[in-house]
Amino acid sequence: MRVEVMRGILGSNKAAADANRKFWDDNRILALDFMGSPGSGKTSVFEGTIAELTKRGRTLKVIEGDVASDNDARRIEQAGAEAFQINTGGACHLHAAMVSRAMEQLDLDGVQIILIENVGNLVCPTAFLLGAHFRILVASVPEGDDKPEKYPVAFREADGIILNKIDLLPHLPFDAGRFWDLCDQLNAEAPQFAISCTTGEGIDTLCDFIERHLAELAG
Ligand SMILES: Nc1nc2c(ncn2[C@@H]2O[C@H](COP(=O)(O)OP(=O)(O)O)[C@@H](O)[C@H]2O)c(=O)[nH]1
Ligand SMILES: [Mg+2]
Repeated sequence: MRVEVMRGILGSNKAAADANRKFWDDNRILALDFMGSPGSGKTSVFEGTIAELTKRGRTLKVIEGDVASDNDARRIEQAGAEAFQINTGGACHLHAAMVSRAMEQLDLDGVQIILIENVGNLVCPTAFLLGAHFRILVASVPEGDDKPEKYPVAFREADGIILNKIDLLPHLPFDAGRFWDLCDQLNAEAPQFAISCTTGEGIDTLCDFIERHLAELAG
């Protein structure tokens, strides 16, 4: 009985995710879904990415997912992009239908890129696709270098892996070689980005990746 209910929920989410993807494809909008622990730096990565991509003449908007508060949407607006805040009211991940409703609220005229911040969690978002072209996992140095071992599904299913807060590497016992080796073992295909939102290091490489895929989508 429980299995059947879960299958039904995941099936209806998949249908909504497919509709989201079709909408984005039809409108040549590149969508990226960022997941990671609370505090790994997802909003900070968005702030840096917005600054860099806006400088490059790109137009982007943001969908923010959180259990409560509009703190992140306000940070994004301050960074210069329109943001729509979704509060899940307790749910530990976004559903594809929540994202469809958010998109109906955003003026998407001329928008090239949608960044989605999923609820901070390394487990729940993995089962609920949103239809985005890429799911990017944001890990960070203070979380420890063993996270790929402890949350293998999140790392295996990511289309890109960010290690954020590399400015803290000299101060913490984090073995970056071990971290990337574990990522390679779980998911050798996912591009890897070493970033510091504090210094800005690595943000340009992430933006190059986004622009390259935007160009592919535009055909
Ligand atoms: N040292 C350092 N701190 C960072 C970096 N990126 C984010 N932070 C800090 O980490 C905290 C959580 O960042 P936030 O972007 O809110 O994380 P989120 O919960 O994943 O969206 C904040 O205090 C940020 O200032 C970084 O690259 N280096
Ligand atoms: Mg955030």
